[in-house]
Amino acid sequence: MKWLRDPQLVPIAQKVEAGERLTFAEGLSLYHTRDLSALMRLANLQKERLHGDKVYFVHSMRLEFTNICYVGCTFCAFAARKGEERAWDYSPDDVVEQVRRRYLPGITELHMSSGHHPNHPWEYYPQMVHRLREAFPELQVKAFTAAEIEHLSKISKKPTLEVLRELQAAGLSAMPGGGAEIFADRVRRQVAKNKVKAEKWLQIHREAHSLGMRTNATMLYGHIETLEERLDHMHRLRDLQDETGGFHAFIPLAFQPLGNTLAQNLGKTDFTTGLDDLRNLAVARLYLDNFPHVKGYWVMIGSELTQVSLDWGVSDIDGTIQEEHIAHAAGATSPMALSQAGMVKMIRRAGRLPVLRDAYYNELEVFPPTPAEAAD
Ligand code: V47
Repeated sequence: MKWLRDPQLVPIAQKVEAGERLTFAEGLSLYHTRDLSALMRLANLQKERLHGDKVYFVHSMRLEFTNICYVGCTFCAFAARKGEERAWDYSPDDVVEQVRRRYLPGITELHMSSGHHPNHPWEYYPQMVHRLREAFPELQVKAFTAAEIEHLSKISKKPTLEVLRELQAAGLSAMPGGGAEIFADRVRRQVAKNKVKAEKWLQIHREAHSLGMRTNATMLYGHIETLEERLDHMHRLRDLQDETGGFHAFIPLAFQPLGNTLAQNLGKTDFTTGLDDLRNLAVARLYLDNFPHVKGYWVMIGSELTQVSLDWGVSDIDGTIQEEHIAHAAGATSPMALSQAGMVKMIRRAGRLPVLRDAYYNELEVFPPTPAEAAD
């Protein structure tokens, strides 16, 4: 292993090559190493062992049915109060109409996560899912973060398991991974004091998995958390995945620092650096050995870095999206949408094999290199 410059990485590299699990201390060594090319190489080894050259993406649509929210997370620039000019709030019929307006042939996934609206009755939510499935039977609805599910449990006075069961019966296909932020109490108290607690977030995903529903997990990084707290977050996810196997993907969300109180109060108006984004993805790929995918989220780290991330452990780059508001409200400079052809090109130009998937990760189409590219 002549390519290793950091002696601390030698036993870790041996474990990765042997497919053995890393300890917490080893995870931290990966975060702290300055031998970034070795980190990249190890993460890529793990990614290629799982997926070869394949990189997955989905033809998708994003919809936030309301931005009205009473929770007050300090990192959020998306939420509005009722009555504010920039607030919106769709009825189930409006949601169907919005989807119809933005629909493009071939879209398979509708990803919806929104504010915690103070007044909508419980029935609004299953009705919305039901109407959507009625109008677009082919569309897989991936919606409601664990934080939203807890909110629905409160307004309906039903246990979270029952809320999930009824949404699934209405047609919910999968759950997105939002609302996880950072599990560590010290951070959570400062960034998401009124939101679902870490244990409850994990419990809701455990329950969704028990119903056969697959979910994702996110981690919001690049604000006030330490590297130990990032790894602790991943550790808790790894434990749950050992128990249920129900997670599809882990998605690090790079803090977007504009227009939110966390940035204003701490003067933390810098975006995360490209190197931090890459090492974070690589550590995740190596530490979360039981997660099928680590996602590079182009909306928050940009398309160019997402392309680079395909050498750093990333096997999924989310989707075409159509319109995104949460990251863009907080300063994201990426486009609002990508075309399917654009995503294929992005993956191919990085020397990888694009695979169109659906929300369940069924492979729909593989895009081998064109003859011109193959001859290049
Ligand atoms: O829950 C809010 C985060 C999440 C900011 O499951 C912010 O496939 C950074 O969950 N800077 C919503 N992050 C997005 C989300 C997601 C994204 C992509 C794929 C998937 C998936 C899920 O965005 C929120 C919150 O954690 N967020 N504000 C901000 N200023």
